[in-house]
Amino acid sequence: MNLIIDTDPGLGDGKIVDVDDGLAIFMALGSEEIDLKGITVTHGNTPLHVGFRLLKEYLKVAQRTDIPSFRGASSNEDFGKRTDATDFLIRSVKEHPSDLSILTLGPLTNIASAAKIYPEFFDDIKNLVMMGTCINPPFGLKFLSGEFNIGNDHRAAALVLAAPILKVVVGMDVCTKVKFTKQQMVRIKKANSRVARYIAHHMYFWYGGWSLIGGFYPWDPIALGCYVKPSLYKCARVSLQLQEKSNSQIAFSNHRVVIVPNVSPNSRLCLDVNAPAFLDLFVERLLNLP
Ligand SMILES: [Ca+2]
Repeated sequence: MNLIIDTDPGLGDGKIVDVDDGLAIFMALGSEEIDLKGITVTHGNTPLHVGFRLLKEYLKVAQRTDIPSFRGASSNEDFGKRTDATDFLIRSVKEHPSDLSILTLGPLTNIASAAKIYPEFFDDIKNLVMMGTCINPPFGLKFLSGEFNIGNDHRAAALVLAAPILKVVVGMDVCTKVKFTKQQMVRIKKANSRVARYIAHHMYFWYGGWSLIGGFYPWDPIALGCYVKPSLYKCARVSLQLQEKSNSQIAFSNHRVVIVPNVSPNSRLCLDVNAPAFLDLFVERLLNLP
């Protein structure tokens, strides 16, 4: 499958920054189902220039510097602006009409901007899987319904959700069904490949912090898994819409995504994932790398 990943990488930043984008990129590189045509970087977990530098580092560690990478939006202020990322996205959908899938792992500014610049953008792509939304906030924490990727650019999120394609939406709520624990960490450490050593070294703070509650949730790799092994996921067709809720105590923005009943579906919302099978697949693919 021809795939472009749009991402906000944090693995390797040396600070306590979410490592999941980096893990998803390595998982994609280790998955033969995926023909990775390029990677576009957006603002999010880290400033754009940091995320771009980290991405270059992953590709070097995995010996895949042949994969093109592009800088995109540096903030949600760049919504609608042309960047190297939007140029690449538009060029790619024209080169692979109806045969290009997209995975979004960060705020949606790059994708929405490509669609603003080239209105046929969504007509020409095959699939879109996005990590974002939080329809049923986990652990009763209602303020999480804003969700990072949606809240960091609500205008872009609204445009992508309304796009005339049946996109797959993997929310942070379903991702909390999957926990990366000591069991997976031990497998990676034992492997002792170059990529495994890099991952283990740079997950030190993130894994260490989350290990206090038994492990962390690998949000972005779970979204990638919809392309690698869709049979592990259960989805429902629903209509999703961004709503503004003023004066609310919602994290990241006053916007959240809700299911609108009795309206034609615009999304396939992921409801469940086979967690043990996903974790096996995830580690196996990471360990496919040199
Ligand atoms: Ca991300």
